[in-house]
Amino acid sequence: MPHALVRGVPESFDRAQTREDVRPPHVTLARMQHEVYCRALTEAGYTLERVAIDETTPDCVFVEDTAVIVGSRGVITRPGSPIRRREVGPVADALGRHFELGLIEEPGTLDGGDVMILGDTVYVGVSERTNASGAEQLGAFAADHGLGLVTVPVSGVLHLKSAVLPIDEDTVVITPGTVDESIFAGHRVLHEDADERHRFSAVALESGQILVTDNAPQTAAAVAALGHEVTPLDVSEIQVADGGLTCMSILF
Ligand code: CIR
Repeated sequence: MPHALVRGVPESFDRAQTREDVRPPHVTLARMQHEVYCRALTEAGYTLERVAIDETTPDCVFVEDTAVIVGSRGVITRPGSPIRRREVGPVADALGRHFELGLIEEPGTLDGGDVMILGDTVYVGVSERTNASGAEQLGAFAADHGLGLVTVPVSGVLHLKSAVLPIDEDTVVITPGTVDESIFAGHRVLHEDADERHRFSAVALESGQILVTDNAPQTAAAVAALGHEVTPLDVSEIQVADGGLTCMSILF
């Protein structure tokens, strides 16, 4: 049975970090949206593992950034935002029950939102949060598992997965102008609809179902046209805090 590691929305979520000067997210609504997301994972067959909320880390719901599963190893990250580094301990404890752990060490920084595995390649964004050392350290773990590493400079967005979203083994959705698209020339590339810029997010589940953000219907329709079953979810308050659908879980 597939597992989904999740962490709830703290009361302090209205102090989550944001790239732009936007309104704070609404905590109660964010909690409801997070529960709908968790229910969708359960209904798709995932066993949920809930890590306890830490009120001192307003961004702890974004559990994806704290660890990356590479083959049989759980790689615990060193988040690029110093105040998020306290989030990793409880996630490491939970993943340590399933995986041999590895660590990204200083001077490396790495956020899981910058990591995308497609086939036998690990793509890692070099971004506001992930540096070259972090990418290189992840590359060594990838090589241990026979996976290659491709670094992707990311601009104008927080993470690689704010720019490029994996849909299936062949397909990615790219937000134009955020990455060098030639890096993904071997894949089918869909573009985020211009009217939905920075709104589309998606997470592909083991069941074949793809959860998508409900405020990017044209882009979602292009994904559905490939034959995928898409399920729209409202995650407005998660998006206010620069999150999307991949960031709220670690799937394994
Ligand atoms: C942050 O700035 O770190 C959070 N407010 C958002 C993190 C989103 N993470 C992700 O999409 N993987």
